[in-house]
Amino acid sequence: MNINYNDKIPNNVELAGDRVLQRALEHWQPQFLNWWGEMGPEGSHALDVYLRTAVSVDKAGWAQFGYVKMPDYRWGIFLNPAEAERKVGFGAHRGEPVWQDVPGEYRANLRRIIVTQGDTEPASVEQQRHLGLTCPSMYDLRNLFQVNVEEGRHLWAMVYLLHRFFGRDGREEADALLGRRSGDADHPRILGAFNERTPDWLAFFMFTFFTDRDGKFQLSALAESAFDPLARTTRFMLTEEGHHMFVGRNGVRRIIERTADVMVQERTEDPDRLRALGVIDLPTIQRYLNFHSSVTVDLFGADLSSNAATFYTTGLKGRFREDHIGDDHSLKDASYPVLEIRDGTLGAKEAPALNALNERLRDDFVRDSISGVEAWNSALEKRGIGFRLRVPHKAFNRQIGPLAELKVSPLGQVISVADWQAQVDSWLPTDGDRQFVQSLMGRVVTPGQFANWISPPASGINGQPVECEYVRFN
Ligand code: BYC
Ligand code: FE
Ligand code: FE
Repeated sequence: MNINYNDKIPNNVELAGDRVLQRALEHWQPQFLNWWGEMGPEGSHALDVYLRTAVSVDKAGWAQFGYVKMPDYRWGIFLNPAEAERKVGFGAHRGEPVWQDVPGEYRANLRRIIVTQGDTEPASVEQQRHLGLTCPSMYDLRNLFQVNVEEGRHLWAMVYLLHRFFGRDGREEADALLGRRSGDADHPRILGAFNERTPDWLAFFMFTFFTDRDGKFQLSALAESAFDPLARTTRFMLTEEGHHMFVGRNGVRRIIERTADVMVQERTEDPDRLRALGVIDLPTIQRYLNFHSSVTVDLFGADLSSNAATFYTTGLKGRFREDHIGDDHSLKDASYPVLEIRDGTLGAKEAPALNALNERLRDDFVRDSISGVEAWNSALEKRGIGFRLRVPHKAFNRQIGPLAELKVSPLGQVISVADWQAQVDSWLPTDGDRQFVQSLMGRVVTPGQFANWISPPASGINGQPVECEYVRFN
């Protein structure tokens, strides 16, 4: 099989000049396309989709827009430009030059981080593969597909590192990334949230709001890595991640706006009445929010983690905006508050900061989520509606870490199992909620038309009108 690398795989890593890497990718690329054919968006392969494709890392013009069939999408490999004289910013190697290759002693840990990151990318495509069949508009269908192809490119970014720097085990890991399946009983994806279902568009928008935001924070921590190729590739991934979170933020906002408009028109807050009018009541939106927030908060790992301490001290993974933090960047003597239960309530206790790095990144994430949800609330406020959405307490509905042993309400009260069971249906989506939301999901693919439960966006993609035919069915 012959590939013209500069055409087929746009890249700035001189792929054409690296025979070993080419051979590895020649083996992997057809497997990737098979995986896309089998697990990529259902029924999408013949459609012409108005997509952006990353073609360089030039800030002013890194992407091209145009119609492509997704199996022909040019999944490229781009690293942000190298910074001359870049130095390690934290841990035991602080001040030393960054590494262009993998130090033998850190190989296993780096591989594990890269594999964990890489695993999430195809997982999300698998989770979202049926959504195209029930899209609320062509505009939204195109945004779903854009997110999907870019998650595919993020997989390429990690596979490049595995093939280029990890030899045979890297190739085996790259193959295994295409072997696991989201939600599969025998070969699940690595992290919990990536084995959940994304069955409807409210779930999709919440996923891109919360879970792609985990992407933002994890990628930002990896963007500090002393392993320079990892830092440079994750920095470029972050430019795409912005759009994924935009899809979630605006998608949920448009649902809220539509519901709020109907509430005002019909002068009702009654969820049953609103459901009968074909829009999603705010308490149901809150329950979806609670679910996606809590499964995403789990993605940060245990509150105290010796892995996290090792990753930091050895220079593999830093903190969010490491260079904006005014401390010693070694954290040997520092402490950080984590939650513990005392006299039946949650309180803070100081823990060694190095071990609490997962918790710190989780707190950064929660703060960012809260400010995003405030923007949704202002859409309610503007319409004179008193209801407010809230991000649940970080201890709510946990499955990972010591908090998993407790039952905690969305407001952070520790409660009994009986109280939890009595109230959980008002906190997390019930089967009935999911069935109702599912019942609204019919496919709308007439350009410029939108399902009844969601408002149109304020503007289209890349200067195109909202009613553009973003997906051509031919
Ligand atoms: N589910 O010591 P701990 C994205 C495991 S999202 C299942 O706290 P550590 C994207 C853990 O592996 C960004 N298992 O772990 C978004 C460990 O297992 P072992 C993804 C979990 O290593 C949307 C054990 O529990 N990137 O890009 O400190 C669409 C003890 O835990 C979970 C990354 O995550 C879980 N939630 O922290 C598309 C960055 N949490 O060793 C894409 C890379 C923990 O006992 N990954 N465990 O077998 C990491 O940095 C770390 O692996 C984690 C875990 C922060 C995830
Ligand atoms: Fe991604
Ligand atoms: Fe993403």
